[in-house]
Amino acid sequence: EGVQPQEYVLIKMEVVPPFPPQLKALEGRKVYLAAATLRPETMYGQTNCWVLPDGKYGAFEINDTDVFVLTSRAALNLAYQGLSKVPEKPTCLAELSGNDLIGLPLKSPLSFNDIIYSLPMLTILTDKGTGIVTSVPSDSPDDFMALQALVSKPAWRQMFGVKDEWVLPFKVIPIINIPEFGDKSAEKVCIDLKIKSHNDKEKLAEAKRMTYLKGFTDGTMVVGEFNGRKVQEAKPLIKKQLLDKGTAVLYSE
Ligand code: A2H
Repeated sequence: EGVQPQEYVLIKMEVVPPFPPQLKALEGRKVYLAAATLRPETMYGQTNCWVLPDGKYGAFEINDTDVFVLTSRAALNLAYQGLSKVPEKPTCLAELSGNDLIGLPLKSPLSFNDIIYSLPMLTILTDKGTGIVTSVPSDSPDDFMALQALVSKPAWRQMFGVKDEWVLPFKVIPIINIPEFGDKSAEKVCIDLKIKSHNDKEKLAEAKRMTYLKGFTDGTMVVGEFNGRKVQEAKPLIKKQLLDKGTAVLYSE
């Protein structure tokens, strides 16, 4: 971790009722998987959400209405940032594993898909962000490769109890054009670098470096309210809208 604090936008992905047995204790509440992102302008392209199957999560009381599912580490940080029902003290209503969360149907802000599903990703770090990640395969090489693995390998789906209809049909949604890479930059860079697996850490780091910088400096939105505007201009505007609407909150660590 750096010396500078990292500021994330937490996207509130609402769990659609009725809740499965492992979430029964939360019935009647608004429950959100809280995904930490540095790229709020990409939320149009969400296809799913990622959780770590063996990860430990909890459902924490944020205020009178909202419950956030995230790591206890993130809940403690949030509590010190004014986001807990009891000041500076997280209240956990239910302990959950990542496996408990796989397959949850979610409504996520700005997403063109009405419902997206929570799916397993093995490279999620539990000491970064909330341990919940939203998936944008058009612009994130990590997301593209992880989803590709689930799409192309029925055995991989079976291993985690992932139903076909949670991943298929797989459609990358173009949201940002980068002159050098087109409007599915993550897919293009993964193919160009011949990345074979979501575990190919070095190549994925290179792909991320290439797309992350170019997306910000050279990218143009091709969807949404700021269609045609540069990513640099659209990003703060989209972030502000999400925060103003109450569909996202800020989180630093
Ligand atoms: B980003 P940094 Cl489209 N484990 O959001 C692994 N990855 C995590 C994580 C965790 N615990 N928490 C957040 N992340 C991901 C969108 C996105 C992201 C796009 C393109 C690039 C990108 C959609 N996924 O990040 O290490 C989240 O994915 C590339 C840097 O704090 C978050 O933003 O710099 C990003 O990593 C935060 O990474």
